[in-house]
Amino acid sequence: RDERYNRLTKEHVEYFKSILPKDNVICSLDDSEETKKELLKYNIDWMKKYRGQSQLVLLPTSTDEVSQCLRYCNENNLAVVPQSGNSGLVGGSVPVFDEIIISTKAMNKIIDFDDVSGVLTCNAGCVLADLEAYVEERGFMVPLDMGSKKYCCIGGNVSSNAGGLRYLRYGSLHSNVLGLEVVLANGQVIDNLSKLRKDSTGYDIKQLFIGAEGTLGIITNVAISTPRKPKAVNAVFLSTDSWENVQAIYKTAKEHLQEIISAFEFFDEDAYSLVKQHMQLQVPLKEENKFYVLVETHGSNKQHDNEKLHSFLEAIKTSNVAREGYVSKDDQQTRSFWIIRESVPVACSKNGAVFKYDLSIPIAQIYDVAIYMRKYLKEANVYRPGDETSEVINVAAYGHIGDGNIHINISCKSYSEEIANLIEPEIFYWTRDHNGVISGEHGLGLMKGKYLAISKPGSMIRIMESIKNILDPNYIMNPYKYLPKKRITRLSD
Ligand code: FAD
Ligand code: 2HG
Ligand code: ZN
Repeated sequence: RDERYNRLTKEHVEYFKSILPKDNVICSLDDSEETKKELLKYNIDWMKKYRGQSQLVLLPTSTDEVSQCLRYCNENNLAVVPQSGNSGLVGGSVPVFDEIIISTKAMNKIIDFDDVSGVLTCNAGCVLADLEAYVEERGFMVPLDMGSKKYCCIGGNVSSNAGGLRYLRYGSLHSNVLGLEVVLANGQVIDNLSKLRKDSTGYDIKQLFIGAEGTLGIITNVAISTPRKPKAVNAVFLSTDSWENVQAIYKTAKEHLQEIISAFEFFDEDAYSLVKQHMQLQVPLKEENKFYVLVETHGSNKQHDNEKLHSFLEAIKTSNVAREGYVSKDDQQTRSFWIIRESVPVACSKNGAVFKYDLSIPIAQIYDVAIYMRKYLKEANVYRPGDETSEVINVAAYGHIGDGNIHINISCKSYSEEIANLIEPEIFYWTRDHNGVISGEHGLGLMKGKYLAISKPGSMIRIMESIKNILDPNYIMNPYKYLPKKRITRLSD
């Protein structure tokens, strides 16, 4: 713990109680077992890998309350962790020590929806699935979709620069977020809640907060562009026996489905074996295979899309690159295909512990990382498939192939430093040596901050540090993460 930060006192808590509604200050200084239990939900992450010991959670209900909380923390040297749905996978959303948690979950109102431009403006604490339901009723869709949608919030999505399942079609939050309102560490409110698609007037300051993981300020409101809900949706579930075939299917999909392709996802046999073992799902397959691919299209004309789909399937048949293939008959079946893919990260967590990697690598080499890690862990004698005493149980690979983003999930019975130190930084160096970066969409958090220099040159890190110094000179925002003092330096620097 960095002793420059003050420890929480009763006087601090009294101040927060004076500015926030009574139920929105959860504090365990009074030693009540019930509040300790309640606080645990905020102190521990989704993977149960990271656990802090915060004694205080604040749930402000307005931008002004966030501003008052931060101003006080800044003046009193109290470290802060912003939190939304707490579904982050890099240990960024929970405290490392006793930082105060400021959750935006009580700020969950939709402010405005413009059905001409499709711009949705809402509080940062709105749950992604709720936003999806809201715009869907009006004929639109949120451009971001992911397995955690029922609990993650838009402020957390923006702060982690989340990618998700339809990035291939709808693009990144750097392009879909049009405006943000942010409260800086000193309580100053930055009103950049623009609803304009184009703006060439000066530096685009809001971009700094997209992917800043709560290190520069707290996002309080978001304006996001939402596309029209597709009138025609098709999904195809394929299996195949080689990585070369997965790539061939991808090329064929891009060629034949071009403007209507909305997702191209894959998972391998190791990932599928965990889904089979832990999830009770109906899978439309006669035989098992090495790779599974989910292709989806979004369009506005069913007949046109069906014709394109037909030519895609014909090309797949002719080139004989798939072993089995199923086309969804209706929305319900499309959803059932997606559930299989979305349940992979959940299945990977069921053995007790899972080390998750989220790598962005050129598509041609992307699967080599899975092959390499299996070999590496076998040679280290910690991965012994078939042996019940093996420390590593499974090395699953899956992800967003269309975006060049792979997830490697290494399942173990329990978390151990030994396994962590064996995998890291090895997997990150392998990624760098194959022209990739150590995070495609989950971010740095506590897990990868110290490895940032593997993916970014010193010159860029120094600019990041300068920005941090300007916006949060007392370093109260999400300390120990993202840009920590101790870093593994890049070999070439
Ligand atoms: P949190 O976990 O609460 O916070 C994430 C980070 O943002 C933290 O550093 C936190 O301090 C900061 N933060 C939170 N709110 C604010 C705010 N208002 N202002 C400033 N900083 C803030 N991620 C993907 O990219 N793609 C996926 O497909 C995907 N699928 C997932 C599936 C599952 C089953 C799970 C468990 C996670 C998945 N994730 C995925 C990871 C995670 O859901 C995303 O990172 C999500 O965007 C986090 O949102 P959250 O509201 O839970 O944020
Ligand atoms: C996904 O693509 C998510 O399903 C989660 O990004 C990945 O848990 C993971 O490693
Ligand atoms: Zn993902």
